[in-house]
Amino acid sequence: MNCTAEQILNEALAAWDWNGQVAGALRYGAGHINDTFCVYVQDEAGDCVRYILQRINTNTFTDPDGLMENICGVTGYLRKVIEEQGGDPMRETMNVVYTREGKPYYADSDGGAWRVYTFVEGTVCLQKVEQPEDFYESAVAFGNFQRQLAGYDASTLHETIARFHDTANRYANFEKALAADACGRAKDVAEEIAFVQAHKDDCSFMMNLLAEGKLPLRVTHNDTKLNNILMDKATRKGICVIDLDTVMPGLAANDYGDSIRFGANDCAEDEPDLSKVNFSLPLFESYTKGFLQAAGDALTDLEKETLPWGAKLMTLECGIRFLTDYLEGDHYFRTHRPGQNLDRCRTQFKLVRDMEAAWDEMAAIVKKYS
Ligand code: ADP
Ligand code: GN1
Ligand code: MG
Repeated sequence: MNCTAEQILNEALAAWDWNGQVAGALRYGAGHINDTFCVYVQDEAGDCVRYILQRINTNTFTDPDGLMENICGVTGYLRKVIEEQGGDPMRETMNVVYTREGKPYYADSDGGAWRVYTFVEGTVCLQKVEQPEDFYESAVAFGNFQRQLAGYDASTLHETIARFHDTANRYANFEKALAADACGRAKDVAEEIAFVQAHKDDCSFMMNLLAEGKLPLRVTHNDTKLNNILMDKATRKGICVIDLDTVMPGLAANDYGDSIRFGANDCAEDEPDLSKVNFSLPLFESYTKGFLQAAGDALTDLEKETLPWGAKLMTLECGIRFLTDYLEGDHYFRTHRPGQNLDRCRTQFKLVRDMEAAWDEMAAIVKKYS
C-alpha cells in the first residue's frame, strides 16, 4: 500500500471507537470489488478482538447512503427474525458498527466510504466446495435468507446498482464495448464474441417473464457466491450470509443460479486450463436439494421450473461481464494478472456449454426436489 493509502486507512481507523488498542489492520478476503481489512484490537483484558473494515467501492456503489440504509434495514430485520427463532443474531447476521459520530459509514477526505462489521468468529469462508455437504449447507443458508426476508418491504430498498441482473442490458453493454474496442483486444477473442452473440436471445428469457408479470420480484441477495457465506467451523453449517451490498429486489432463480455458477464445479473462477473446468451434476443436485428444502414453499411453480434458466443465465451473464471488462481494459473487476478477466470469462462459457449439454438432467433434478 502506498503512503497516501496508508494515511487514508489510518484516518478511517480513527473514525471508530474500538474499545481497546488497534494493533493493526491487514488486507483480508478475496472479493473483486471492495477493499476488505481485518482490524486486530487488543481489548482491556488483553484479548484480541477482530473486526471487518471495508472501503466500499464508490465507483461501483455510487450511493453509499442508500447502500448502508439497505444493509442496516435488512440486518435489523434479520436480527428480529433470528431472535424470534431462538438464534444468535451476533453470529447469524452481519452487525454494523457505527462510527464515533453515530453514522453507519465514514466518508474519508479522499471521497472514500468505510464501514465496520463485527467479525463472526469460529467460521470458515470457502473459495471452492470442499465436500458436497458444504454446498448443500450453503444452499440452505441462502434459501433461509430469502425466506427470512420474504416479509421485508422490497419497495423500501434502494437499487444499489441499476439493472444489476438485467442480462439483456448486460448484453447491450457488451455490444457497446465491442463496438468501441477501446484496447484493441476484440481481434483476440473472436470465439468468445461469437459465443455471446449466439446467445443473444437467451439473455432476454427471464427478463421477459418478469416483464410479462409471470415471475415475481423478491428481496434477493444477488451475489450468492459460496464465499459470501460464513460456515460454522465445528458444525459446517452455513450460518451467516455476508456481502449484502447487492440486496435488492430481484429474481429467486438468480440467487439460486449465481450459486450454481460459482460452486457447482471444482475449479477456480479464473482457472486458465479449461480441461479442469467441468460443471458437476452431483453438486448441482446437492444445491438444488438444499435450496428447495429451505425456500421451496415460498416459490411459485414457474419460479421453480425456471431455476435451470437462472443457473445458465447467471453463468452466461457473468461471463459476458468479464468479457466486457476485458474489452474495456479491466477496470471493473479487480485483477491480479494480465488476461485474468479473459480466463474468468472462458470458465463461465465452458460451464454454460456443459449446462446446455446437461439441460434435461438439470430439469429432472429440479423437478425431483420441487
Ligand atoms: P467483497 O464484496 O469484496 O466480496 P465481502 O463482504 O464478501 O467483500 O468480504 C470479503 C471477505 O471478508 C469474505 O469473503 C470473508 O472471508 C470476510 N468477511 C466479511 N465479513 C465478515 C465478517 N463479518 N466476519 C468474518 N469474516 C468476514
Ligand atoms: C463480484 O464483490 P464480489 O467479489 O463478491 C461482483 C459479482 C460477480 C462476482 C464474480 C458488485 O462479487 O456480481 O458475480 O464478482 N459484484 C459486483 O466473482 O459487481
Ligand atoms: Mg464477497
